[in-house]
Amino acid sequence: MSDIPQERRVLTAIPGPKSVELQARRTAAVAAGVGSTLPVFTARAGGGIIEDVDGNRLIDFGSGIAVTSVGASAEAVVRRASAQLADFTHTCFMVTPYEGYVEVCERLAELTPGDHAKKSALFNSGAEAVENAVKIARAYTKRTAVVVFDHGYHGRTNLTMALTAKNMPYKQGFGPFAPEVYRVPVAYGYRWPTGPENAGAEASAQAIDEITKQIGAQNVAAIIIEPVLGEGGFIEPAKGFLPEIARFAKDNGIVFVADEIQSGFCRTGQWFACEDEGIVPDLITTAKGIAGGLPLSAVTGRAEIMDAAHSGGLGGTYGGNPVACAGALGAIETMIELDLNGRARRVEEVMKGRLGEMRAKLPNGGVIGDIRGRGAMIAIELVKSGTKEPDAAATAALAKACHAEGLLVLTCGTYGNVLRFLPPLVIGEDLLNEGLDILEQAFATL
Ligand code: PLZ
Repeated sequence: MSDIPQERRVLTAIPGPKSVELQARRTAAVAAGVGSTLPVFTARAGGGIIEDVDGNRLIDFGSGIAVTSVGASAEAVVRRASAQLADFTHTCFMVTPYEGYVEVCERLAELTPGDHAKKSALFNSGAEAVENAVKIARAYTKRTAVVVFDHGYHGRTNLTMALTAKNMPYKQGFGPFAPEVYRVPVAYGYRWPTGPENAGAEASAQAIDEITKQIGAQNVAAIIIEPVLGEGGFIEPAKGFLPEIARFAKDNGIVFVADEIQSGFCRTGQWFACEDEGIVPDLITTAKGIAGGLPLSAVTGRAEIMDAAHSGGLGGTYGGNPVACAGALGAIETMIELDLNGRARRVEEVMKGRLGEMRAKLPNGGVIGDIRGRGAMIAIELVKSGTKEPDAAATAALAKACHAEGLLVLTCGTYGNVLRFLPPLVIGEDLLNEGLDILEQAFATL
């Protein structure tokens, strides 16, 4: 890790004057469609800290959207990627291959659930991995339909926009979208009409009914689901839902795809979130945490499914870039060495404990409607006090108050009313608690 002191430091307004200057240049040069949560320009980052160009040090509860689980300058990632950079930056695996790519695929076969024969293909972004999972599932099943879920998020390319549930900001004005994509209900416990205890059984029955009656199971190539729905609001499908959907897929020859791009690689306190209910997906998509901040993604799955696409049918110029692969091997090494699954579980213990205390202090729980998530993927859903009406304004106000004090937090959710916490798994417990102190004080500003 770079030697950034692991201490919060607020020297200027946030953003400070240098960030404001850079933001003016950015506004003139960068397309308006690319947003930023907080226009604070980064100078360096590592551990649980992001240091900006004005010398402020922010506590990081975002990890660049669940990417820098090992920190943004993890020693093993920097060491291995730097050595690879010096050796060669690129050959294109489709032109002349290299060992790093193969080694990442070997690690993926070991780490992902199930002891069947597995193979992988590597790409650059999460969206690209999901697109390729669809290609592979269609080639294998010779079917076309793809089933996704309410509140799901899978990317911003044309096919993955179609797979994504939320219109604004991801889809508005960007259609027409790819065909043969069908959306069915998910077991969102907190908002399920008959209560969380019924959500798993009822939502899976509804989803299966829609698939069989409206699409025809025999037409479905793939069912794609995030085992913890990320952008949609850190929704953990109610118990029983995922196993039932996986069983239905198996019984009907449908490829079951777990999109673990946000939830994977120790984020939820296990290598993959689907392990929680003993799910063994046919295919699993990974990205984000896999490579310590370098762009890499993968599709991993049953060898016979992965081999269904003809030679030359999968790939891309940069897919499995050697520097990104070296970064991934460094990130995986770090996860094992530092037991980041254990660290993620400890983050959950600390966060849920503190958030529960905060909620208990507010009359009827105040604006905190729900506390949920697993490992270092924790969120609070904010509502108008005493109701379940989403409160996006309170969510934005809380995030703003945290930012002003030097705590970077992110929001998410279909209704924009979820505050999510995704600290690097290597964050120190003192910083974690200090961040939670800031959040607690922010409630007073509402
Ligand atoms: N699948 C489950 O979480 C990316 C995107 C934020 P890419 N999530 C963060 C934004 O506003 O763009 C994501 C994900 C899941 C797929 C993706 C897509 O991954 O690497 O952003 O393409």
